[in-house]
Amino acid sequence: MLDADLIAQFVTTIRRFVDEQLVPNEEIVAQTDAIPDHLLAAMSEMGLFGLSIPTEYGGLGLSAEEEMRVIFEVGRASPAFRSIFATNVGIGSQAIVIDGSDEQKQRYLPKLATGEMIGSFALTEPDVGSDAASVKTTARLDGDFYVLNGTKRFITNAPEAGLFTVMARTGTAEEGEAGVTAFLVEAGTPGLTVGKPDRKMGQRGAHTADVIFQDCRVPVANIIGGIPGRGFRTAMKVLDKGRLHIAAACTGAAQRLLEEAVAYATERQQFGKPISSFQLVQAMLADCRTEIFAARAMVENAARRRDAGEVVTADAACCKYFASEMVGRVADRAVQIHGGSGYMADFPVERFYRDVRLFRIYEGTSQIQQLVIARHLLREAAVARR
Ligand code: COS
Repeated sequence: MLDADLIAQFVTTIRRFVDEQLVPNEEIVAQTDAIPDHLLAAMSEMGLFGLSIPTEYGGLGLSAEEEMRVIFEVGRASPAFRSIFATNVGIGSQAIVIDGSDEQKQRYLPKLATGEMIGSFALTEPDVGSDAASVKTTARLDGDFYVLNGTKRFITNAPEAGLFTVMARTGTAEEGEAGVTAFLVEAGTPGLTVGKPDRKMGQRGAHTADVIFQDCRVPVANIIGGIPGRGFRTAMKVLDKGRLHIAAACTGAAQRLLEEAVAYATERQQFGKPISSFQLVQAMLADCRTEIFAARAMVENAARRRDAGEVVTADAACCKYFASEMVGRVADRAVQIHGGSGYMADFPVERFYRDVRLFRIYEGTSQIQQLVIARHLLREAAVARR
């Protein structure tokens, strides 16, 4: 946790960086499918890769609430800029931060904090998506090693990653989630290969790929926290935080889309007036503003309560569900306000419209968030009835 002035200054610096460095380079990233090296260096310099990593390991040690304030800002630029450091802040480092041993923390967190090493989270498989407990990648014990076999799919930052958190089955299929173990596997380990980058609807500059394990030998010491069978719970705890982070990214993207819509509506003339003077356009702008405010308030509240030690699983799911659906509606209105121009690649709203579609799918679909929310609700109601 930083002091209030310091965090306010940091957020202002990030906002300026987004406006002056990231937004002007969005089109280059979209065309080249890569983030320019000088921007990666600047992001590392500013500490973005280590936002959530404790200070003793070289990170900024931000609280969840502080991290979300930064992500509201970064989210205003193309999602690809956030994606390259977000796995280090979230799903690619948090398993170590939350459940890792001291030795694992010391070995990996300093490199993740600077971005020298990119972390990646390998849970999803060709046949395992929403049903995360049914992981099929196997890990068979052989002396001091586990031998991993299986394929992971759609793995964010796999082509760049130096370290994978891999959920693999050390137990039987019948054991369900209790048979899943989280391993740390370094890129370059024999038997680990990364497939070609996937071709996606949007988010060019952010890469996903298959990660394939063929008799990949991983030391027993690389089990996160040292105890087998805890991998599913570790993954769920990581995703609780990840879902808040995605909700903050959605809120930032929605804010940007609204800024674009306001700028266009103010400039574009029809019937002899700017279209912003028409109440039907104003209604769309007002709906965007209202929903962004709601998402931001939800994320801030849930993050603050997580920082205070509360388990916020259901509320993180509420945030992710609401904010990702909300940014879809905002993107749709922003395109609508732009009219024909909104469908053209010359305007950022066209790219954002495609980019934000992913938010309703990854780190748990909207339907999985609904399920998590409803389960918690019904469980609490049952406890209250006793
Ligand atoms: N924190 C800590 N523990 C958790 C947890 C969390 N957020 N969520 C679940 N657990 C624990 C449960 O408490 C349960 O243990 P007990 O039986 O001791 O209570 C155990 O883990 C199994 O949980 P559950 O029974 O809820 O597991 P399910 O197989 O029913 O799956 C869902 C739950 C569907 C919510 C889970 O599989 C999920 O989130 N799926 C989506 C995965 C996803 O987001 N994929 C995106 C790709 S990763 S970027």
